[in-house]
Amino acid sequence: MHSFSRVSVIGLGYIGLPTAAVIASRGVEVLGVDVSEHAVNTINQGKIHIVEPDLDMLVQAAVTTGKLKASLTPESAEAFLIAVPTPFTDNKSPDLSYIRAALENIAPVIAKGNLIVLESTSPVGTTDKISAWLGELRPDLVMPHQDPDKADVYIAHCPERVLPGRVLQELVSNDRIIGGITERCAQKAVSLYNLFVRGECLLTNARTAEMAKLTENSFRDVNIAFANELSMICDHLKINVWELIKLANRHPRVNILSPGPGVGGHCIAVDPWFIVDSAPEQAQIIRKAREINDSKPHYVINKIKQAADQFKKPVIACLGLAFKADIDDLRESPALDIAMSLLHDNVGDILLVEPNIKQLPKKYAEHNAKLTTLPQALERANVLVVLVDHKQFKTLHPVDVATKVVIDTRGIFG
Ligand code: SAJ
Repeated sequence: MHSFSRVSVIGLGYIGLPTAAVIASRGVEVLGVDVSEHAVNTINQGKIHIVEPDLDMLVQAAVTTGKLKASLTPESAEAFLIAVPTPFTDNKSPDLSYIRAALENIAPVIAKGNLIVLESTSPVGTTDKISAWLGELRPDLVMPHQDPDKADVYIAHCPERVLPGRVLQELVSNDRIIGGITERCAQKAVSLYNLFVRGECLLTNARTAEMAKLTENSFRDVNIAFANELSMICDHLKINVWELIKLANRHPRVNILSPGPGVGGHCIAVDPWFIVDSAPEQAQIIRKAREINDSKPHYVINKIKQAADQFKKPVIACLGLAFKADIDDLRESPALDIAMSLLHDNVGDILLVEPNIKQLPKKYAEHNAKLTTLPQALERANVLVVLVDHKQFKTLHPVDVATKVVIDTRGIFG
């Protein structure tokens, strides 16, 4: 028997909502709390406000059985799981205001014996800050940093590590790193995750857990930067980078990732800055990798402009706008940035193809951006730019595009 009958999840976004629904599906009563009235109302109708495979069914079932409820105001629970955004500010230092606000919100309903877990990706030292902040907000309670053995509450960090598009599988199957302010805190958190995690729960301290998450995403960022740098070197040396990578990866200890139009999403392009911010002198490769990946969209834009210059009336088809393959998420997407910049600079007639969305978000209407189908784009374009390797595009054959200038940032034509 598990020891939690009521859990509260603060922040019902891409991580919080699936986590809340999975915990509810294990028979635990879950109260999800969010500042967005729209999110709360949508969830209470058994629907979802984000896109993630199979999440709609899970949320609907959890709401119908009464195990999952959403609210704007927190209530008492045995465990509080904080999954709010941690963006960076204009000067690329972490913005902890959402975490602070979440904590202020739940502080009045926290009781002795409660567990508070931070899931948001956070700079090193944030979980310690939570302990200190909660100590100020609730001076009547003993915090784990004040007295490890007699603390009234348990505080831990368990960074989320799920891949958008595979969230429901990875929530259950991934190993989890659980860092406690104290060993007792970590143990308590393990008992919560044991409710739904089939992977292993690996115990450590809070600072190491925070750094582990930042390290995972920085590792990926640095490796993508290597691939992106290679792609630019290969352009210069007139070598096919895709063939090169395939060949080099036949070495048993080489595994180069794929170049692309840049790095998008809300994690990999953000988290490495948290390391740079906390160790600016030491974090040299990590910083450089960010700069390389951030520069890649500009490089692609220049390539497209050069291609467009060959035509009196350039018609440019942009294939894909999402931040990666087979999802509909346009946020922080280098593909979308590239397309918008072409429209903004009047580079030619721009045809946008994104099979995963029905219409563009309103804010892009001002650029006169319109969606087109793939067949229409193929018929009209003289320049074809592959920005995302969606499955619909991967079926294209080089003969389908033989008459066009092709800029393939994802290597679908190899
Ligand atoms: N990308 C490339 N080349 C590659 C791989 C990715 O250009 O070889 C690009 C993608 O197109 C995309 C960006 O990088 O624009 C990021 O995509 P991704 O699939 O690498 O990662 P995310 O942002 O969807 O999810 C990552 C995951 N982290 C790692 O794989 C280490 C996920 O497990 C984390 O939970 C998530 O960040 C997060 O929330 O932190």
